[in-house]
Amino acid sequence: MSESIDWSVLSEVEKIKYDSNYLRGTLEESLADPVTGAIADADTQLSKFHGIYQQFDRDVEKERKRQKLEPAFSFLIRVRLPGGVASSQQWLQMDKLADEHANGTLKLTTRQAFQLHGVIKSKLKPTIQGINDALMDTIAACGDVNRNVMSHANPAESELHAEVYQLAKDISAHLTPQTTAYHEIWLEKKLLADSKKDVEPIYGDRYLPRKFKMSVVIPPYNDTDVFSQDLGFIAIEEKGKLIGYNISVGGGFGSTFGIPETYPRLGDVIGFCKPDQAVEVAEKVVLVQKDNGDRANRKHARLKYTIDDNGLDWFKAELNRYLGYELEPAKPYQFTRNGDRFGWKKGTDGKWSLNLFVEGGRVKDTEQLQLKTALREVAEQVPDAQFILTGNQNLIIANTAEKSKVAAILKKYTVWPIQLSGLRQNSIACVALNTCGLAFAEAERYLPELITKLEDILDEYNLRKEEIVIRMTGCPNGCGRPYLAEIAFIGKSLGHYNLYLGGNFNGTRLNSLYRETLSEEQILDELRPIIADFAENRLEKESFGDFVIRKGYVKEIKEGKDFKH
Ligand code: SRM
Ligand code: SF4
Repeated sequence: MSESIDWSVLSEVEKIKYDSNYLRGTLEESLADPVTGAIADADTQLSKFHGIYQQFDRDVEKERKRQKLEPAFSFLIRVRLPGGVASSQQWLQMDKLADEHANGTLKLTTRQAFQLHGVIKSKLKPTIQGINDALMDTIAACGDVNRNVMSHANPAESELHAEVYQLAKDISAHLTPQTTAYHEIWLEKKLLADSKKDVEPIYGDRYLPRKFKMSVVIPPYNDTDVFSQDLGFIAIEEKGKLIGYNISVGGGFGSTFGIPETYPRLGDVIGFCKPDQAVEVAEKVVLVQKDNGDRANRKHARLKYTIDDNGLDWFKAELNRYLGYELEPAKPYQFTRNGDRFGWKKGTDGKWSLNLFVEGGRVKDTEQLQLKTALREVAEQVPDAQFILTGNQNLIIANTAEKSKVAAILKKYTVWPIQLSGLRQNSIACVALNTCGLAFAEAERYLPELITKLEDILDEYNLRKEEIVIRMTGCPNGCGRPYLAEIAFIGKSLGHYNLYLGGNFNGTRLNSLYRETLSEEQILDELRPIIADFAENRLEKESFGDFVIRKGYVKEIKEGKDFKH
C-alpha cells in the first residue's frame, strides 16, 4: 500500500516505478510530443525496462549548446537474446533495422545482446515492431529486473551446450516481466480485457531494487565471466552428463570514483542444485534480493552489497528458507580460461561452428573491412546457420553443415582467416563515447589503436602470440568487465586512464590499481618495462597476470571490499 511506504527515504526511482502502472508512466504522451526529441524525465527511467535508453550525441554536445539547441537526442535499443542465439533470419532483420532506423551499425554487447544506436524518437515504435516481427523483443533488456541471461556460447565446444542454453531461456522466460504495457505501447496491442489489471507475480509493483544479472557456464570455460554476475550457474558434468549446477552469488562490478563504499566484487560459490531446481533457485535468489536489497541508495542496491552487509551465511540461510530445502554442497570444478576460442570447430553432431573476432563488438562496414556486408551475405546464403553472440562481444556462425560456403564468403571479404595478436583477440572495450552518457573517456573507439602500439612493444620481445586479457572502459561502471583483465584501463578524463594489473586468465581474480590518470605516452612508458621483465623472467607458461602479482607490481586483492580505484 502506497500509504504505508515512506517515500522520503527511498530513491526517487522507487516512486516512479510504483506510480507507473506497471511500466506505462507517460511513455505514450512522451512519444507523441512533437516539441522535443526527448521523453519526459520519469519516462527515461521506465523506458529502460522496455530496453530503451535515451542518449545524446556527445561528439556534438558543445556545438549544440553554443547554438542554443537541445542535445541531439536519440535512443539505444537493446534486444534481449538469452544465450546470444539468433537465427540467420533474425540477423538479417537486425542488419536491416540498423540501416533503416539506426546508425547503420550493430553492437554485439558483453552480455550477448544486440544494440542499435542512434534511433530517433519517431523511429522507436517501427524499430521495436520490426524486432518483434523477427520474434525477438527488448523487454527487460535493461531496468531493475533480471537482464539478458547469458550462457556458454559455442555449441561445438560442449555437448552440454543445448541443456545449458535451454536453462538460460527458461530462466529468462520465467523472470520476464508480465506487464502488458510493452505490447500496448510498442506493438499497439491490448492483450487483456481492459477490466483486467496487470500483476507481477514475482517482481510486484516496484520491481527489483536494481538491475540483476545471471549467466550459465560450462567448465573448463568461463566465457561469460560467471563470477561477475549477481547469480551464476556453473554446469557440473559427470561421465558426459549434466548432473546439476554450482551456484555463485554476489558478483557485480559497478563502482564510482571517490566513493570507496562502492566496489567490484566476485561471486561466492554457495552450493549445488539439480538441473530441475535451477529455475526455482534463480527465482528465490531474485526474491531474497527483492525483499532485502537497498531501495534508498541506488549505488548500494545490488545483491553484492546485500550479501556483504548481512553476511554470506545469512544469505545462504535466507535462500534455503525461501527454497524450503537446503542446497547441496558445491561440487569440484575447474576453469582453465575465460574469453573465446577462435576458429572452426566441429560438434559431435557433425555440424560446424566458427568463432569470429569482432573488434569492440561493432558490426559495420568500413573502407578496410566490409564486415556487415560479409555477415549479411552469410545469413542470406546459409539460412541454416545460427548467429551466436558471445559474452566477449564476438560472434559464432554456428551449427552449420555448410562450412565451405561460409568460409568462401568470409575469405572473399577478408573477414576470416585473419592473423590476430594474442592481446587483440583477448580484448574488450565498452561503448563509451560518443553515445554513453556516463563515459569520462573513449574506449571502443580508442582501444584498437592503443593495442596496435602495445603490439609494437610485444613484437620487440617476441610476445605477439602471447594471450593476455586486456579490457578498457570509459568509466568505472565495468561494462567491459575490466576488473577481471590482466591489463585494464578505466577512463578518468578525456585521454587519461587508470591502469589496473593482475587479473587472471580464468576470470577468477580481481585486478588491482597500478597507476592513476595516465596519458597514452605514460601508459606505454609504464607497460614497456613490465613487458620486458615478463619476457625475460616469467616462469614456464606463467601468464602476465600471475607474473605481475608474483613480481610484486601489484598485490592480489582477495575481497571486493579491499578494491581501491
Ligand atoms: Fe553497462 C550502464 C553499456 C554490460 C555495468 N551500460 C550502462 C549504459 C546503459 C549507460 C547508462 O546507464 O546511461 C551503457 C550504454 C552505452 C551505450 O551507448 O551503448 C552501458 N553495459 C553496456 C554494454 C553495451 C557494454 C558493451 O560495450 O558491450 C553492455 C550491455 C550488456 C547487455 O547486453 O545487457 C553492458 N554493464 C555491463 C556489464 C558487464 C556484464 O553485465 O557482464 C556491467 C558490469 C557488471 C555489473 O552489472 O555489475 C555493466 N552498466 C553497468 C553499470 C554499473 C551498475 C552498478 O551496479 O553500479 C551502469 C550504470 C548504472 O547502472 O547506473 C551501466
Ligand atoms: Fe558507459 Fe561506463 Fe559502461 Fe563504458 S563502462 S559503457 S563508459 S557506463
